[in-house]
Amino acid sequence: MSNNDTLFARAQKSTPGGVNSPVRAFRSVGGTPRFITRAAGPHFWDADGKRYIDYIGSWGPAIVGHAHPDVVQAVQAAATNGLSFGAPTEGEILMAEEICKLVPSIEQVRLVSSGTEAAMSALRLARGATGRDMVIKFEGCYHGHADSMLVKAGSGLLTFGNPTSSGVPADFAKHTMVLDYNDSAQLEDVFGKMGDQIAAVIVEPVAGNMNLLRATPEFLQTMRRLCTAHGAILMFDEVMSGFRVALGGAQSLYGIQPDMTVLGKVIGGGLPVAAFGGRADLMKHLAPLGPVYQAGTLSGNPVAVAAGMTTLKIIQQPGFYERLGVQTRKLVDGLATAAHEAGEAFCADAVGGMFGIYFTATLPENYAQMMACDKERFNRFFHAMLDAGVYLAPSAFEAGFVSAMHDDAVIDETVVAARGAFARLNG
Ligand code: HOZ
Repeated sequence: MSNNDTLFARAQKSTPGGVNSPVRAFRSVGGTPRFITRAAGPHFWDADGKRYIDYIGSWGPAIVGHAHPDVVQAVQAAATNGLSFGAPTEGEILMAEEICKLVPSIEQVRLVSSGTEAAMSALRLARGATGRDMVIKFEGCYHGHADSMLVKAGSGLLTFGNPTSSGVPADFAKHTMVLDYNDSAQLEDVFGKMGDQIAAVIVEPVAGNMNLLRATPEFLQTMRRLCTAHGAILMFDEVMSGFRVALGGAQSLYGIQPDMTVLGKVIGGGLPVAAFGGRADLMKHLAPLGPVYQAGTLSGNPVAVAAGMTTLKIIQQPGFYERLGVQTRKLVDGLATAAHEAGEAFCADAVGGMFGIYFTATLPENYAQMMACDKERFNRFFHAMLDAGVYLAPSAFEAGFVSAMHDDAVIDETVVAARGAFARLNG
């Protein structure tokens, strides 16, 4: 029995499923999760001492590589001065100023501790500011696990959503309508019928929770126009894409200003920081200025803010995103070439430092096409890569992440591993 097996058996006695977040349990791909002991740059090591090239990067935050010396040093220095005060610090001001500078649609921002908390609070604010209850989301987009977001489409276009999780009352889900991603006509239709009831439209402009899926520019432009015309709030969930697909997030790539933005992952540099922000006239509805309540003991935690601020400084170094984009593109092109040489129906896409691989012949454009990808083939590929020391996301429907430390040698090693893995699929 490997150390990973032993730890997994033990973990399952004290923790449901043996993990603290479901996808880590490898249920989708099968097998034993790897228990990680340490990480550095583009690698991490498991409890058996095996080294992996890591393509999840803590699901996004590790954009500068694991245990970057500047980030570690900033964390150590901050910790020396105290771990948490429950009172304001100058570091929080600096971080808010930095976020507002880098994402100009954000005039004011509030720091919280997780993407779920940020999206949940932003939606409450949108409802409070508009006095409306209904929120539109899109199938396949994930906005954390707040009750009103664990919802799937109802049976017809104008029916409200149904809970996707046990424990979510239907009465909560009824305020969420779930539409199809990249379907502008459907959005037009719904706004035409009930635009004056819609508080907000929330969307991942580059989706990362149904694998990587790009919104079409036209879809986002339609959304912007409809929200403006009907007084609804356009909310971009950039927890994944923020500071990941570009320094200014997906909104800078598409040239569209949302009214509010939800952030997380990279802004914490590996520690728990998330944020929501946007137009100052909306943010003024938030307590203590306004009637929309939100609070948190660890919000703006000084150690987490130190990690986040240092990361935000590193990613502003000249050429950072150019290099990250080149390396990520090199990875997906190398994987696609290896797949095609093996006669595999496979394609791949990348935006900045985020990528998707798909076991299908053409790039998926919506949720249904994504779900039609060959999941079983992905699972076998995943395990062949894992055996070869490459850790991909343990699900066919999660995006992958590259860091600034994934240099040519690391990408080449990955592509060599992929050649072997594709050969195994056909063997
Ligand atoms: N929410 C992540 C998947 N999109 C998983 C987070 C984790 O397991 O750490």
